[in-house]
Amino acid sequence: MTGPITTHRHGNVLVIVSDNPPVNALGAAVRQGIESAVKEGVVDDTVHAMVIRCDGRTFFAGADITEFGKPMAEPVLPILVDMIEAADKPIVAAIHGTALGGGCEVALACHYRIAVPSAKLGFPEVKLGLLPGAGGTQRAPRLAGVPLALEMCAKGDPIAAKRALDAGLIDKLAGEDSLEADAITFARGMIGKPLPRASHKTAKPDPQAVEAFTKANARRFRGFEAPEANIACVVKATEVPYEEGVQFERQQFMELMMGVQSAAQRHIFFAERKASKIDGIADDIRLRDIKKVGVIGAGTMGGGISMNFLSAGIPVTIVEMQQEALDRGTGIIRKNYEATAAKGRLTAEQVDKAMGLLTPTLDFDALADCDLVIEAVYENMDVKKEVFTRLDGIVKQGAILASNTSYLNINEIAAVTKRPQDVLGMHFFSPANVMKLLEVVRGDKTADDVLATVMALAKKIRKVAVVAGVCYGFVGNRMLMPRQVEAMKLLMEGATPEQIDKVHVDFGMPMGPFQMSDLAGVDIGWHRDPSRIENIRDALAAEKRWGQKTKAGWYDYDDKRNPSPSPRVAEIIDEFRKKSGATQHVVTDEEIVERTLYPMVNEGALILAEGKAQRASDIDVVWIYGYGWPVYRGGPMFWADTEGLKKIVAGLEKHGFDVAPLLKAKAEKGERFTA
Ligand code: T1G
Repeated sequence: MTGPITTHRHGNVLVIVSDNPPVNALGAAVRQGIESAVKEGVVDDTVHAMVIRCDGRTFFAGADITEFGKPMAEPVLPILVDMIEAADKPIVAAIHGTALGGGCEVALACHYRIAVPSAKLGFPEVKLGLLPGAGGTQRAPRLAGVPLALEMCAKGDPIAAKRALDAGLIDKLAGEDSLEADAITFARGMIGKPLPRASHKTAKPDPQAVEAFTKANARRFRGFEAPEANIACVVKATEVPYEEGVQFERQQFMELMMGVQSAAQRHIFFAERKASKIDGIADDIRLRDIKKVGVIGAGTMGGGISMNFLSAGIPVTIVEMQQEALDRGTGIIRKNYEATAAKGRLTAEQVDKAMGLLTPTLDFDALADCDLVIEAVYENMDVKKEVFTRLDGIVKQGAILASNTSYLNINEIAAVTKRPQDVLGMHFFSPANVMKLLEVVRGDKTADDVLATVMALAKKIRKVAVVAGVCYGFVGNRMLMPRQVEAMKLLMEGATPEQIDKVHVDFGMPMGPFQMSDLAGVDIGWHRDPSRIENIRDALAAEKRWGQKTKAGWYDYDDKRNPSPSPRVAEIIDEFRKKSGATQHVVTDEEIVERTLYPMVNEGALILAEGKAQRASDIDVVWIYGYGWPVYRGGPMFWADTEGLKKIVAGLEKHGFDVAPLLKAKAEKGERFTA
């Protein structure tokens, strides 16, 4: 046999092996190879059992997503899995790594499953806006019951092998280093026994579980189409025979596959992986070793940033000016870890191990032997320059010096050092130990190996890193500004904070501009002079309406931080409307979308044209992982493509915006920003 599938015999057991790097995706050649190998095993009288396993880092990690949207070569996966299950000789799936999606479906179609303890099984299709389309929604509830099937299919997170064993999804755990041998022994033991077929089992209805699950996840599933379809398929499995159930599953699958949401989520799947690639730098460039990290500032950002490295097992030296600030900062780090442990997501040993890697100090010189130093001090250029001047004099040559600035010019900061090639921006998002996005800001003189080192390091600390060029606000905040500016103008012309926020929440954002301002703090960047009132924000800040933290901002807040429209804010807005002389008109929701979201796309086009982002899909990744843009809309640039660039240009021109030349050109040529 040639191609990714090979077979070898162990006496009367035929072992079918897939070797299709990087993740044994079930592409056409793999499916065809498995089909002919199983057929060979079925007709060969000397074969009494079969084992299916994979070489490389994982069992089949699913259908080959790059084949979606193209004509599918035979055998399609649903046919292949039914053929495997129909075989009249025991077939054992031997699982290591992650048996995901179609890979998990192949396993469930086998008569038996054996897995190493470190293996995981899952149905991540819902994260691609899909559902298991090869019998997974029908076999899983028959083997493991409705509650677990709901969780696996509608949430999409993999489960550990041990839990799969306890739930009846797999039959046995193998030795971590003896998977094939254990699988062959197991298969041999099943020869001549009645063959269990998952599709022949019944799935017991559990309406209470369905209702409880749907209720408990209503907020999480808001706006998504796929979770509901997954739930419907699992319920169908309890109502009709397998053959009818897979018909229903297929129909639901095709509807989702043809939909915009799945296209958007698949776009983000590949965009996220592409973002880690740096144009013009070889993948095998030599990276610098990062064994010890320094963090300057133990405030909210400094503490969160440090936790990322501590959790990855990298020692951190954190520096502060005053003991009280240092103690407060390290105290918050421990409290955050203990809170995670209290939720059962960390053990006390893991908390102590992480805290054991932290060295708090008031001594700046303690940073001398760090491989990377990240500055997270007050957002002021003079303060940043002073810090980098000191770092330049103290830290060893070859170390990387990074600033966590959200807006400021990295080139200007680098210029105060004698080693601008070792300087770049690492813009974390608050809370830095939670938010996945990291904007890696490439300075004009940043060395290739410095950039590549930080991009690779980002993966180690579980961040999604995106390269951004030096400009005010980099990618994310730069696109946020026109939105905020327009939101304020719309207030002057007749809209209310509630109306504007509702449009954004209905669009799928976690919150609107005004709710976001209340969360971050209305007083951020405020000049702190209550007598100087130049705009609405000054007026709010002067009245200590600083947002959720003072239980009053653009909204009033109750003890549970639930927002309610504020009559006082309505008064203030009215006063400024009168002062501004702005023409009042009835502001529609459509106008709010055109004037707050379209300008973001326009700014994205400017960023691309200036080369401040490598590709449009990077911009989408920034907004998905940094600002909560709904993943089922694929990010601002993908969304613009689905809206139609001509419509975006027309909307911008209608409201008097200067349309970015790149956007105009693409609209005229009928081109898209994203593939
Ligand atoms: N198809 C095609 N390419 C894939 C792929 C897949 N399923 N999975 C990964 N890749 C590529 C990926 O783009 C990257 O490429 C490289 O492999 C390494 O991936 C009918 C319809 C397995 C946990 O959703 O979650 O089955 O960037 O960087 O961090 O019911 O990949 O190097 O060029 O992510 O170690 C369901 C998707 C499909 C699993 C490994 N399966 N993959 O993570 O590596 S739908 C999934 C993952 C389906 C059926 C339905 C992860 C991973 P490149 P990586 P990793």
